[in-house]
Amino acid sequence: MNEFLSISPEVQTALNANKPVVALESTIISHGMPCPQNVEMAQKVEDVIRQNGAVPATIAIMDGKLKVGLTAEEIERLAKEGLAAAKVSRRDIAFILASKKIGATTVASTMIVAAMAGIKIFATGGIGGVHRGAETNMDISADLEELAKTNVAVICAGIKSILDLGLTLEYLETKGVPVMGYQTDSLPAFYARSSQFEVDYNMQSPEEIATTLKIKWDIGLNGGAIIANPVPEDAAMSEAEINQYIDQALKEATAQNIAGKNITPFLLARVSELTKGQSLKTNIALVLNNAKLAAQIAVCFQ
Ligand code: PSU
Ligand code: MN
Repeated sequence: MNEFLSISPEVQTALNANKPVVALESTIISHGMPCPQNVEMAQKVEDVIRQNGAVPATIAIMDGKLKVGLTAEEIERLAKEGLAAAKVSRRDIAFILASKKIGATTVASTMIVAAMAGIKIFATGGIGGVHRGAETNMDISADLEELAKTNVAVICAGIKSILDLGLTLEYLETKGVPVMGYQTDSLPAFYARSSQFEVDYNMQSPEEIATTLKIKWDIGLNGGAIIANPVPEDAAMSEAEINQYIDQALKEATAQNIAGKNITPFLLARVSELTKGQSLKTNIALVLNNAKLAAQIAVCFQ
């Protein structure tokens, strides 16, 4: 085990006993939601995972360590740090360890650390993807490259329409990453339950997903998988409604020259303002829903 990996006693005990563990990212806490909703969300997500029979392992970088399984105090520390924490993707990990800064892990870096710890199932809200206009701005999230090579399954609410859904699916196909819908043929679009695109496979149960993942890795097909779980009906927003706000936020981002790692947090915050908080409520509901499914898959995966 590498000297930078620091696994909490609870998570280590579960891993040693081959009990189900679900990894959680931390950029969603620091950059994805405002304080104090982010602390509440992070703690509720852990509760949901426990209620469904698995042990939660929130991942972040603190004090020069890759931490797997944050304490409540550490979650609060990160939540309060907010945008002052570094948003850490693959390229940033070594620098944040060396400088002992506080780093919030994205989907890409959470997958890396989860794999180091031996955790295969990871729940989040949304993944990064191919941004609209990628044919000129080249903005393609490192999350997709990580999904191409790291053996961790990511349970999310599909692909957010701040991204180009069609291009993201094409990229994933090229890289051999399966996109499994949970009880849906249509690719969920994060705030909305469906989109004009189709998933690769409509999976009916956590067992079916766990079995497929096991076979994939047992036969040596390296790389991740996406399990796209539609947001619960009572929290969903209509595609037309949300798209109008997303279009406006994208225009503002262009006008203000916001790009690179700042674009996703900017768009999430702006869409939340424009929807008067509705999108934040939707975001929290879908994360909890994903945590539940992830725990169920982790239980079947044992
Ligand atoms: N989508 C969300 N909330 C988030 C993110 C994405 O709805 O918090 C975060 C995740 O950590 C994801 C990252 O890995 O943004 C992607 O950022 P980028 O597009 O800069 O790669
Ligand atoms: Mn990007």
